[in-house]
This record gives sequence, C-alpha cells and structure tokens, in this order.
Amino acid sequence: MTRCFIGLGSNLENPAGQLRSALDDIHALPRTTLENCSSFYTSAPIGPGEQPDYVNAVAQLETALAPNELLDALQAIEQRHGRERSVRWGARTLDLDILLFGSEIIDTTRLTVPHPRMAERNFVLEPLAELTPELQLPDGRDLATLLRQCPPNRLHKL
Ligand code: ROI
Repeated sequence: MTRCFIGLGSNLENPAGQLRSALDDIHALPRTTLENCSSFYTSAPIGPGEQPDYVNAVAQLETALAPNELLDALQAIEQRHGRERSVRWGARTLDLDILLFGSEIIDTTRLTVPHPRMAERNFVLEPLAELTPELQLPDGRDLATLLRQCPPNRLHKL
C-alpha cells in the first residue's frame, strides 16, 4: 500500500457538494482506503479571466493501485462530475490531482508527481499541512519551508 495525497478543487455547480460527492467516490475505489481529508477552503481563483472562487481540499489515501490506475480512476470520477476539458485553467466542476504518490518521482506524458505546481499554491499546501505538517517531498524539500515561500493568495477555511 502506498500513501498518497490528492488535491480536490471545484468552482462550479455547488463546489462543496462536488467535493463531498468526490470523496464518496474516492472512498468507494477498489484496493484503496480514504484515510483522511483536510478542511474545505475557499480560495481566490488562480488562472485567466473571471471565474468564481474555488473550494479546495486535500485527501489522504492508502492504495494498492499503480499510479496510472489511480489516475484512470480519478479521471473517471471527474468525468462523472461533468468535467469538460475545454479551456486550460478554466472553471471546472471537479479537479482531482495526484499531488504525491508515496516517495515516488514520476514524469511521464500522463503524469508528473510530485505535482509540478503544488509549491506555488497555498490552496494545496495549507490543507496538506493540516494533514501532515512534517511532510518532506521526495526531492527533500519540506512542506513547512514551501509554505513560508508560497505566494499569498486569499484562502479561508470553511
Ligand atoms: N485556483 C484555485 N484557487 N483553486 C484551484 O483548485 C484551481 N485549479 C486550477 C486553476 C485553474 C489553475 N486555478 C485554481 O486548475
């Protein structure tokens, strides 16, 4: 079993409800247990144009799935939530990102882990720190340092 962390985000169609239902779906994944979830946070959108605020959270799983199998399963959940991949960085009903997969470093066409932009996103780092304040990334950087260096962005615990 591998411990992994998933970033959840939504800014359309009842975002907090989208996250709750995504957690139910993650809970139901095969060979996987949902160990923990952070608080939900509202966050100012990062990205182009006008879009509504997001609700973000981080979930902690233990899984026997391989990284690609987990990615397939998460993308299937996104699809069921009506995710349309039209505009890069546009508004979305549900976004599920593999942030960390044990201590693995993965760089394939489908998947880059640790998530390449997590260090710049307080809506990822804050909820992650709620779950594992002492976390070290596979490249040796520690979460507390990343948090101190992260650009500020409006973030409120719900
Ligand atoms: N901005 C915020 N605040 N939260 C997100 O989850 C999020 N996700 C994205 C982009 C569009 C980059 N901006 C975001 O994919």
